[in-house]
Amino acid sequence: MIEPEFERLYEDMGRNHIQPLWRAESSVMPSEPAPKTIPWIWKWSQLSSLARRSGELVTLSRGGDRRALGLANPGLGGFPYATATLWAAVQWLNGGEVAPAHRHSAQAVRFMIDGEGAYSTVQGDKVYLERGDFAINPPWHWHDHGSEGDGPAIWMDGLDVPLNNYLDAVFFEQGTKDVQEVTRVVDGSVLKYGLGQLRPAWEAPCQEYSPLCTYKWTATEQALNNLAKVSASPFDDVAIEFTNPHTGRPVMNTMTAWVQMLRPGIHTKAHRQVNSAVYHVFEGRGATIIAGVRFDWEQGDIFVIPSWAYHEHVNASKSERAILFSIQDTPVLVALGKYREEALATNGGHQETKEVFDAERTLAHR
Ligand code: 1HN
Repeated sequence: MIEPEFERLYEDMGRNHIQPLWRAESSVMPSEPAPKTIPWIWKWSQLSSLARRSGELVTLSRGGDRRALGLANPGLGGFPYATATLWAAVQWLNGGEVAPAHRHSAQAVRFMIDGEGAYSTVQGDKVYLERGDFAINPPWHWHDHGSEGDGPAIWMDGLDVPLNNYLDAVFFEQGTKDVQEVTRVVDGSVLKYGLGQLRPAWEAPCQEYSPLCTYKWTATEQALNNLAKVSASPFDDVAIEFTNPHTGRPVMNTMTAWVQMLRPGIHTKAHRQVNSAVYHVFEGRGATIIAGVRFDWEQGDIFVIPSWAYHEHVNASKSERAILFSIQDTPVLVALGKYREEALATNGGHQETKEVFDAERTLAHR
């Protein structure tokens, strides 16, 4: 029972748009992160068929200029956000199509899933993209993409759209021409910076984002195989981060991207971080146990690990590697001094698996 003078006080506060902290402390400041983002998985069987159907029905035009299927985390109230900070999508271009030039203050990365003759032109710099290639699109850089092949080009987009929106930092502009003029040598950024450890001597190092627009799959795969001969992380197995070759830092300010190889038979230990991540299964099959729930995955699937959720990865195959690509918002947390990580200390570093993920059951219990 709340006494009348208190009730009046709180009513008067409410009328004046004031809220007393002592009545809201635990929701304003819980003892540890309580993310709205929930662990989730989108199956490739669904994603690919919906993308294909969109390719048949939806034309690209000014105003609706990207055929990108945004992944809407069911914890985030209907917004097309995969996590509280990250947008993720599967984008589909039919053979011969162009996604017209535009630019925005959101930063983007792309990871090629399939397609021949796919290209992305970023600020006049045209690069061809093949399966496994990773490409970045710095903020406010003009970009158009296309497929010069007969078949579709399919990739995963990762953008900092939710963060950008939350910060009220959104700018967007459409180009006057669909296709930018190519003003540099095709694949020039790969030729210029692609070896990583050497840079043009007369240029100042690029600090804000990586000068290398595209990281070719052949180089990534070689780095994985080389690293596997030397060492691996107990939590992520053979994991590499794409870096700005000039600074050693993540390729962009708000997002980083990893590729990790889970070798046959690997079951990693569990840890958790203050960050959020969206994973794409590039190759193989396995499972990730997130907050005690097992998410079985196979090639093409996309899943989310929210902040501060314990997770561990399993590749049960005796002979086949599994490869995961991920985007993570870690650079934001690190830059703001909010990053933490912690290994699971109990049960030999492994979680107890309480259940296997079931989408309907998960939603029914919310
Ligand atoms: C965008 O410009 C692309 O350029 C992809 O391919 C996804 C999601 C939200 C806003 C802009 C692209 C996007 C996007």
